[in-house]
Amino acid sequence: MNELRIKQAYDIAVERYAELGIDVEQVLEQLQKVEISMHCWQADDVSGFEASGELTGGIQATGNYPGKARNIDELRADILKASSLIPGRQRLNLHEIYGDFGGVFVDRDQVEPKHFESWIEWGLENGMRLDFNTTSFSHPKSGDLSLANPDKAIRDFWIEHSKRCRAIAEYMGVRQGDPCIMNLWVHDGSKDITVNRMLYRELLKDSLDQIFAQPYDNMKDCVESKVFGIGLESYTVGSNDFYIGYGATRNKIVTLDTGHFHPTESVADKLSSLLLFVPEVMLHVSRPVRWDSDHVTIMNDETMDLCKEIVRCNALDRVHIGLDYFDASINRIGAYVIGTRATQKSLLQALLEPLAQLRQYEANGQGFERLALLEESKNMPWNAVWDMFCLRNGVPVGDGFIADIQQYERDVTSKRG
Ligand code: RNT
Ligand code: ZN
Repeated sequence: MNELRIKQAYDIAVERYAELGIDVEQVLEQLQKVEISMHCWQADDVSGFEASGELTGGIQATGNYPGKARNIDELRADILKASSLIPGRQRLNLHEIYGDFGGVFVDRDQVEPKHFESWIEWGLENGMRLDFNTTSFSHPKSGDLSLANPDKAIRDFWIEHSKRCRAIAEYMGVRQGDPCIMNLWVHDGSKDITVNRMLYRELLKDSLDQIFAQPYDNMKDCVESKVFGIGLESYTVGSNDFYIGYGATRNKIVTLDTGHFHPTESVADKLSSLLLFVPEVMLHVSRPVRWDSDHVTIMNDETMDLCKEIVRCNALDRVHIGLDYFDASINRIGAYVIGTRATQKSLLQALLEPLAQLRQYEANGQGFERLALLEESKNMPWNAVWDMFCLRNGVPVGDGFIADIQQYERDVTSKRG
């Protein structure tokens, strides 16, 4: 797109927003500071580099689009390619199974910071800070229950794994000079009716208390709930209620995955409640289609409502934004670019909302005026601001990234066996 045209459209947008009392330059500065944590697992359908077993734990990546990353070098190249087409700054969210194991099998209760040394170096070189995740799925000891397993040996195995992951996250945080956000999600649940709901939850609570006993300064713990997993439909040990209670009493960050609630539940609505009782919130922005299907995030009402709530709660510094989807049916680099840009576009619109005026109307009981302005803000020229954001960040404007991804597919991913 023609640069002059982008600038002209931007200037007009700046004027229009100024009429609503919004300083667009200031908004762009705010947006520039927001880091989106890209999930490493879209690049290879949550396979990792540990073994080539099947994906278990009630999650599924469906599709067989060619060109998935097969090793650490390919995965890194793909992430950097995607990142080069996304404005602003990204973090990289790693799962434990993506360690640099050098071709040797390292079991989950043996993992150490050294297995992430090359990732840390890579992150420092490429200006990408790292986040981290324990990995309870796709392992012979995963079964239906890990941290909530009545078998103490199995439970201890996963406790040890989780403790080690926290130590790795701490090490990452120290090395990158910025806290590493470590998420803990376990798949524990039951396919059929259980008559022991309390037992497993007691065990999970006890395991978590052991895992979190050691305090750290350079990593932050998050706990993630969900409704159900495939094959574990009747009961999830780590439900929403469980983790809200846990997070609120233990001062832990609660992770909200937008695919982990009942389909008509508003995840956006949860922020203002949670932020009153837990220190921070981590988001896994996803797109559930009928279930926790992990479709690519798009700029839909759900994503926009979520971003608006972050801004309306004035919580940009207390909400960590990460992505979590894995669509194996389309170009995977494209999936990263679409989802990350969609999240940023949603956030931009949230930052451009004429909140002061809207709140004034609300305080005055002017319901018609509030609704009218909410409607009119939808058609303000936010896209001209987005184009400028892309231009200033030196990334393709509009759909310009499609050609780049097609080129990378021709040159790189299509050649993978
Ligand atoms: C699963 C959770 C979890 C995973 C990743 C791979 O339902 O959303 O966050 O998607 O950890
Ligand atoms: Zn998630």
